[in-house]
Amino acid sequence: MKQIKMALMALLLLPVANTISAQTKTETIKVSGNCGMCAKKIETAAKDAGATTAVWNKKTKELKVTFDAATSSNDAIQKMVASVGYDTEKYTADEKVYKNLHECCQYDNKRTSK
Ligand SMILES: [Cu+2]
Repeated sequence: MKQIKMALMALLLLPVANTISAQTKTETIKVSGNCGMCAKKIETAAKDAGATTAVWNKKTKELKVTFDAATSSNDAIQKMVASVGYDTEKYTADEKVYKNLHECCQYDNKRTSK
């Protein structure tokens, strides 16, 4: 009887432990950009969207973010980053916002040719 109780307890506690550890997520998102100025803007936008840490690598164009799944999401972060002018995997920045980026930050040649 005691063993059954123990087994039941373990079954009940397992999902709880899983949800707690799943709260904090670390994900990598591809974000277009050029320079250190871009990095600052991208990272600030990610943090505004709820990321606890955000580091954008200008060589690999990868944004590494950590966030609490209860208060933020990969999607929300991508939306916020796109809203300040930088294309992400899922969202394209608004043309107007993009054109207002600093000259050195205009990462897409096709867009500036207009
Ligand atoms: Cu830049």
